[in-house]
Amino acid sequence: MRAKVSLITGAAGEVGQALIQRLSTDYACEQPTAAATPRQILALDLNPLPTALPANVHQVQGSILDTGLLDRLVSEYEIEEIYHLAALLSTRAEFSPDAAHRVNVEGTLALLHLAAQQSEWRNEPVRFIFPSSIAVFGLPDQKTKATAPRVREWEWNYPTTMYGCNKLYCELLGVYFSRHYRQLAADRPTSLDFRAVRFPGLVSAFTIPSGGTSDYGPEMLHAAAQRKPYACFVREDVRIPFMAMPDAVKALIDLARAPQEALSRPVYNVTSFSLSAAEFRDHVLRHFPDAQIGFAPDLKRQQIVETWPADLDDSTARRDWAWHPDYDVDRAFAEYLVPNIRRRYEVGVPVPTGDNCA
Ligand code: AKB
Repeated sequence: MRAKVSLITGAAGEVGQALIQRLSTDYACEQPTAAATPRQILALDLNPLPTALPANVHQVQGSILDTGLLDRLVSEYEIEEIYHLAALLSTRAEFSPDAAHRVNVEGTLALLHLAAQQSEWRNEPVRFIFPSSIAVFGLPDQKTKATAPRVREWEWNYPTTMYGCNKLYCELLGVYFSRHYRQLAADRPTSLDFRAVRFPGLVSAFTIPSGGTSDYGPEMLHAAAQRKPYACFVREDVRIPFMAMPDAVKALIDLARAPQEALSRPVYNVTSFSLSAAEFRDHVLRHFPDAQIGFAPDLKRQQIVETWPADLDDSTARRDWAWHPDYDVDRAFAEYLVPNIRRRYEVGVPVPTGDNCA
């Protein structure tokens, strides 16, 4: 008998590490007796996971593009749900567009095929949870950005980056696989259960992102905690939405657990708070008054964030599956980010870097 597992791709990245932690803790709390079997997690990543793993996590080092590896995984495990987090982020994808397309699109396609095949074997749809991004939006100019601050899911779907194009297309692929793929031939109502959230810039106290364009927020904060000077790569007035990592993980899990009949759409905006880069700096300065934060905008990265919305309208997620962030900006800084970051640097535990997933 194959063991039943939740597959997490990009497991060593920022969101992956936080998700594994939360899923393991949740299951430990939900199943407190020694006899109970905790949910088994299959953690797939190119890189090894940096921390000691709970007993229910099985680490597999390898690529989502390795079809031989994916075949081996389905022969050994019954995959019940997939959190597909692996991706190359927006700035990195601009430098390596072909690699980004391979990982972000071909990798997602391979996993959608795997999920469809597993659904067929199980005779029950595999849940496929996909983190999309504000990068799917592309506002044409600053005047439009200023006058269309809270963007709905279907507005301004004109991405200007390879990463944004990849994410938008993969949302559509997910919908295609869940609603149309082989339906005529197989006479089934659905082949898999695809659900996506569009994340704003994510900020973690425990990991530093790499390769993203919203990275200036977390970079500012981690630099301040280490007493290092920081030059922000976008202009002070640039405004985008952000979210603390625990809320990002909560959004993924809450969406995964929402009853299918409650969902009115496959792709949802989720957000917490919007800040200009100057306001982000001011929050950092409130907690680290000696921080040296300057601005040295990089034209390409500046142009990318200019096309992203200043804020998102996430009212549909709030209505359909009771989404709400636990951390507004003040609570995020005062209760999650600053105390944890201080503790980590003060006790000298190195903060691992990890690719963001959104
Ligand atoms: C990135 O900057 O690429 C990501 C994102 C906003 O999707 N953090």
